[in-house]
Amino acid sequence: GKSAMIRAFAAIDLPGDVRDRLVRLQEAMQIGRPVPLENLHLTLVFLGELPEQVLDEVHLAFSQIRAEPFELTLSGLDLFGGHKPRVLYARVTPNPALEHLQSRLAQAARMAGAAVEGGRFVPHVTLAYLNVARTGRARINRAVVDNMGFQAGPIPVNDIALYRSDLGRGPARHRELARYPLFA
Ligand code: 2AM
Repeated sequence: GKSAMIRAFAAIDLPGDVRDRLVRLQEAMQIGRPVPLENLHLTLVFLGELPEQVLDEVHLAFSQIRAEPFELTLSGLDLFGGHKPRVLYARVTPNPALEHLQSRLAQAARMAGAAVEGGRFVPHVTLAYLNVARTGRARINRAVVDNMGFQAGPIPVNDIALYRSDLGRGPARHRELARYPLFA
């Protein structure tokens, strides 16, 4: 029969103290539908829905990547979606090590048979989905977003993780499938 599809992605897990601060920021801003604490992460590669066999190949490819630990810094907030902003996120300061790791993961995933989109990687930590009509909350004030001087880090990145994401009612449920250490 047809094998079940698994929705999966690779991401950097954020330290608990940083996630706590991001939740307090969400609470202070009161905009949109906040990403729950346990789902706050920095997505590296969204793998989409893929058969278990392909996911196994992706896992094998990821486990063969050798990369050194690095640090990342979150600095300020921003919006995706132009005039109709849809996502509020924390920005990541420009980071060659992060970009290099991301491109290697994306390439490894493609080689393993995953359909990974080739668009530009904009590293970010999604904080809230801004579906104003559904949440009934106040309009997004761009000045408030621009002036929110959130800073976190440098955050050490010593590993990355592969997650499955199960959609249903309410927030997605993310479960760690594998973790890949970075080492010098
Ligand atoms: P983001 O919201 O941080 O941008 C798990 O679903 C993760 O994969 C989400 O946190 C989301 O990252 C990313 N993701 C989900 N759907 C996606 C899509 N269609 N294209 C790219 N990334 C996606």
